[in-house]
Parts: sequence; C-alpha cells; structure tokens
Amino acid sequence: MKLSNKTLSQLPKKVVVPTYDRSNLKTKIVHLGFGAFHRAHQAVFTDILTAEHNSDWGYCEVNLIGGEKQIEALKQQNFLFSVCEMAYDNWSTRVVGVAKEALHADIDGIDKILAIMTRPEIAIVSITVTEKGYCYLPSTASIDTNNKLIQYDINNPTKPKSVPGVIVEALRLRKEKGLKPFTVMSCDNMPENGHVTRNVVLALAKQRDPNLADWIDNNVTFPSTMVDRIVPAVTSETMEKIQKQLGGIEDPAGVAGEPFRQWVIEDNFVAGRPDWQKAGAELVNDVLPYEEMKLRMLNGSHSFLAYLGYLAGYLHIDECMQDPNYIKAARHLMLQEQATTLRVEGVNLQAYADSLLDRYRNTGLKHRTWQIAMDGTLKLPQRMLDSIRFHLANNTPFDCLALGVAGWIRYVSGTDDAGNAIEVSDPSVEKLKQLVTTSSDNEERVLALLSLTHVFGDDLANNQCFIDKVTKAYFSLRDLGAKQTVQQLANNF
Ligand code: NAI
Ligand code: CS2
Repeated sequence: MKLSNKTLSQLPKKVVVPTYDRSNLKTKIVHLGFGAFHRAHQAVFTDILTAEHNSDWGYCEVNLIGGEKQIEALKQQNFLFSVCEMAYDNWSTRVVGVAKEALHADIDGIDKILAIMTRPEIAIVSITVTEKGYCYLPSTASIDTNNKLIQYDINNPTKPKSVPGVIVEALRLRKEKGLKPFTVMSCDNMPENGHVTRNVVLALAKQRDPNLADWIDNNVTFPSTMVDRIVPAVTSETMEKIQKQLGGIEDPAGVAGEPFRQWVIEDNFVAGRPDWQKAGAELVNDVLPYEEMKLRMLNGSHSFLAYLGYLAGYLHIDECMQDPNYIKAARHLMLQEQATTLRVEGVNLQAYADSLLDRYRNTGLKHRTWQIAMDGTLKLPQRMLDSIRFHLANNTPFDCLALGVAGWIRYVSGTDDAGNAIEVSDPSVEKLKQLVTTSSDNEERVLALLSLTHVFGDDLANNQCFIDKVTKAYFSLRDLGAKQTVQQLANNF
C-alpha cells in the first residue's frame, strides 16, 4: 500500500501528518529540482509554516532532467511525501503536505511547465538542481556557452531544456502577457548563488533579446541563500527504513536526512514570500558571509574527507570519523585554513567546527564519500580554491587544502589505494579521463589537471607555489596512500 490521503490515517501515531486543510493551499511557488534535498529542506520549512502559522503557500514540484520516478510517485499519492530525521538509530518522520502539483518535462512536456510558471499568482521560482544545472563556468560565474543544453536553448528558445532557458522563456511569456515577474531563488551550494543564477539568466536573455534582458534586470530579483541539511541519496536500505517508519506503507518519494537544518535567505523578493522566519529561517540583508562560512567549513571539509576518505577505503563520512587523524586534519582544515579566511561576524567558529564534526559522526546518515566526491570540477572552486587564493595572497599555510586538491587529482586519476577502479562522476569526466590517460603519474599528472582553467582560473593554474604544494601532496598520496599521508599531516598539528 502506498502513501496517500487514504492511507494517512493508517500511519503509526508518532508520524507527524498534515493537520491543516490542504485545499486552502495555493500554488505560488514553482520548484525546479524535486531532489532529496528540496524535500527535506525548503519543503519542510514550508510545511512547518503551514502547520503552525496557517500559511497558504503551496508548491508545484518540477523535474526537468532525471527524477521521473519521484514526480510520478507524487502524482499517485496526492502529492504527499515523507521526510525522516535520522539521529543515529533514533528516527522520526513527518509527512509533508505543501505540494499541490507536480510535473516532469519529459513526461508532461515543457509547455505545461511554462504554463504554470506564467500563472499570475506564481511569486517564486526556487531551484535545487545541483551545480551542473546552472550551466556555468565556476572560475568566472558566467554562462558556459559550450554547454549542450545552452546551445540547444539558443536554437530552440520556446522549448527550453536548461534551467536558465526555462526561466528566461517563462519570464518572456510573463512580460508578453503584461504579468508581474517572479523572484528566482537558488538553493544550491554555490557562493552568491543568486548572483550566479542572475548571470546565467541575463546572459541567455541578452542573447535572445536585449530588451527582455533589460526587463529582467530591472524587475526580477535573485536572492542568494545559504542552505544546510545533510540529506544523503536514498538507498534501498533507507527506503526499507522509511517504510518501517510508515508502518509498512510505501513511499517512493520519501527521503531521510539529519535532524539539523539551517536556511539563511537574502530578503529580496519582488512578489512576496512565505514567512519562513516563523519556521526557523533567517532573513538577512547579506548572505555571502554565511554562504562562505558554510561552503568553506562544511563543504570544504566534506570534500576533503570525501577524496581522502574514498581513496583510503572509507565509504561513508561517519567511517572517516572513526579515524582520529582524519578528524584532526578536518578540524585543522576548518579552523586554521578556512575559518581564517572568513568575514562572518557573531558566530563562534570553533563551536561551529565542533558541531560539524558531531554531525559527521551521525552513524544513521551513511553519507557516501562517493556522492560528495562527484562533480568536483564544480565544487572545488568555492570549497577550497577561494581560500587557497586568500592564503597565497597573505603568505599563510594551506597544507590541508593543498592535500584536498591533490586528493581530487588522485581520485579522478581513477584508482583507489587498494587498486580498485573508481567510477568518476563529473560533467567534465571525458576531459578528465583524457588528461589522466595522456599524462604520466608524476608532476605531469598534476600539471595536466591544474591546467583546467575553468576550474582553477589562469591565476592558480600558473602559480608555482600552489603547483609545488599540490605536487608534494600528490607524491605522498601516490607513494604512501591516503591514510598514511593524512596521519603524517595530522602529526604536525
Ligand atoms: P538529487 O540528486 O536528489 O537531486 C538532484 C535534482 O537536480 C533533481 O531534481 C534533478 O532533476 C535535478 N537536476 C540534476 N541535473 C540537472 C540539470 N542539468 N538540469 C536540471 N535539473 C537537474 O540531489 P539533492 O540531494 O537534492 O541535491 C541537490 C543540490 O541541493 C545539491 O547539488 C546542492 O547544491 C544542494 N544541497 C544539497 C544538500 C544535501 O545534503 N543533499 C544540502 C545542501 C544543499
Ligand atoms: C555535500 C553537500 O554532496 C555534497 O557535496 O557536501 O551536499 C552537503 O551534504 C550539504 O551541503 C550539507 O548542507
């Protein structure tokens, strides 16, 4: 039996279910990217707001690429889905009721999606589509005109496939109909994610019609957000546990994440917004200091643990936390090499670092190092390289960060320390493979990978101090393996 309005009453009593009248909800937000994270984060904030403060903000959930099953599941279960919180062995569950509609571009067609986005009452288009979805170049935060989806959208602007293309076409239709625009809110892990979104949307609009670009520039806002909740990809084991939580009822759209959640939002909305602050979000004028703190301390240490952990055979983050050297290195990276680069005020960064390590220890999460290691070409810049630039400019040490970059090079070279092949997943995977196969496993390999200027920029690709440090760390990884290299590094702290 599946989760639905009919089966709600059969759920175990401890499961929190929507007690509000769902028919009062109005679709005012279109969300692009009905992945694991959106369900456990923005949807939960909005659900709490509805349950506790009578909000009427409802969602149309959209997937453009991938995630067909989840959209189909939503449609079959009255748009209900469950979100479990995993605190070690102690799980709790909430059924979220704020989704009103759901569409998939490949199943329902892009016209239906655009039709909803051009309803007058749509006030916000929010986004969680991974860094890849923005079709941008991380070194410059500008649109990647070589991206296949962008090229397609330039030639087929009224049937777009990319996220920027869909937003541009929806805004064009709104302008044509004389409708007010909506706010575009990215909730992906990029620094100044609003700025990146604005850049790619404006660039594509300009290509099409400079007047449209001007209208968007003058009328649409792109607030930045800092988003945080660890929500690992759902495995069949997680699915079984979710079903157990639901007393045997199935929910193919269910997810499970850690209990912690944080959302800092730039308060810049052109057509109103839910009172998310009543559900625990923080509305601020400037999100960047918070974004940088989270991206460098959390995501930077995550990526460090992911590369060095995976190479050493640690398949999950909580396994890295069983190794005292990995803990020491991650804490050093957070406090000595990342916190020192930040401008956030009023946050106890030592307490923040310790709370992150505590979150990583959660054995309920089973967060795969492989999942975090993916898409490194789009993650390294904001997680490690901006801090490295700071250290180079200030002549301060960055041994952990250099080891993180070397770990990535070793990882994308395709073999772990036990000699097993690594399945590298990255939008630039073909280029990475080519660079690896045409370079020998020495300085040449390091230089080959660092020559990716869309990742490292011209500055780092040509900085001898950076190259030397990464090469030294790379040699240690190649000759001693990740465990011993991390141990040697940790011995110095
Ligand atoms: P997921 O794999 O469950 O979902 C990915 C979503 O992105 C799907 O809805 C898919 O349809 C969409 N997508 C992927 N590539 C796309 C493309 N090229 N164009 C359009 N849509 C595309 O991943 P999850 O866990 O939902 O994470 C998504 C993003 O959310 C992350 O990349 C990150 O930026 C952000 N995030 C995730 C957290 C987590 O712990 N899972 C926590 C904080 C932020
Ligand atoms: C992780 C993040 O997959 C990754 O790259 O570092 O998704 C991380 O779990 C979240 O940002 C936590 O908020």
